[in-house]
Amino acid sequence: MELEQALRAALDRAEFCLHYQPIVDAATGEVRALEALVRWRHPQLGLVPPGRFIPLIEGTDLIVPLGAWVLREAARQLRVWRRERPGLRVSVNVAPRQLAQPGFAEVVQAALDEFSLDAEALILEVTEGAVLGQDGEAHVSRVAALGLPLALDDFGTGYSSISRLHRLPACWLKIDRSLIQDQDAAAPARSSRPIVRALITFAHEAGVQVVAEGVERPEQWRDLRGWGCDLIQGFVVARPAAPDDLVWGPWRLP
Ligand code: G
Ligand code: G
Ligand code: MN
Ligand code: NA
Repeated sequence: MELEQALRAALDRAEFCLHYQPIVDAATGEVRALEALVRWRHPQLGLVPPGRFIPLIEGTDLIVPLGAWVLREAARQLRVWRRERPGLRVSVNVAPRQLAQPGFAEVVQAALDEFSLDAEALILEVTEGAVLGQDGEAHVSRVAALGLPLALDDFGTGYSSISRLHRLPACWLKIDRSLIQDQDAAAPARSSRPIVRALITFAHEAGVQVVAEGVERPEQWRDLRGWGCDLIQGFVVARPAAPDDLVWGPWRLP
């Protein structure tokens, strides 16, 4: 496969880089964590966003070495940031195939050890798809048993079953941006507000913190804060940016 070869070569040539998007405390606007989002610095095409190549390589074994690079690079960067910001964390997206690799937990542990980070430093974002089924649950449990924090990503898009939530050892529930954006649907019957509020209540009863993704407008932030949502991520705060271009806040609700 041509693309696969190109990506393999790109990995050898170190053409990937990570951008980061702040995840802030909904009440105080302070940065608590950053989500690492991979980009491909293509010699001809320029900066290629993950949506253009991740879905393709998630189906191949190439996601394993790329995923390992992402984990190590995120750990390296976090080590640098932690000199100034002790409690800061970085969340990393993990593909189902990566999670299913027998040596996955060791790869995470090696990245943490190399940069003297505690087990809580990196949060592993997994989608519902990755944890569906017996195997998925077993993989997730294995990783969680080692004390590595998990976030359920894109919650509300797949075959989300709220009844499974209490069985998953997640520290974060990330409500998908489609649900956040439907909060202000014109017709009340089409609004996702009751669902978002219920998810927050439910997650809290299960001891899980809630991250709202794709928050674009101050009114959405204000509502979410009023409902007790813990963390906010989205353009209302900041777009993903290279480490040198990051703005650190704190952000205030206008
Ligand atoms: O930035 P953009 O909207 O193009 O991101 C598309 C998708 O790529 C997102 O769903 C995000 O989770 C995924 N993604 C970004 N970085 C990584 C990564 O390092 N590994 C994996 N597996 N997925 C990633
Ligand atoms: O699936 P995942 O949550 O990992 O994907 C994150 C993606 O969502 C990133 O590509 C990021 O650029 C994008 N994103 C982040 N905040 C917003 C937002 O407020 N609005 C929209 N439309 N996309 C966002
Ligand atoms: Mn994510
Ligand atoms: Na997401």
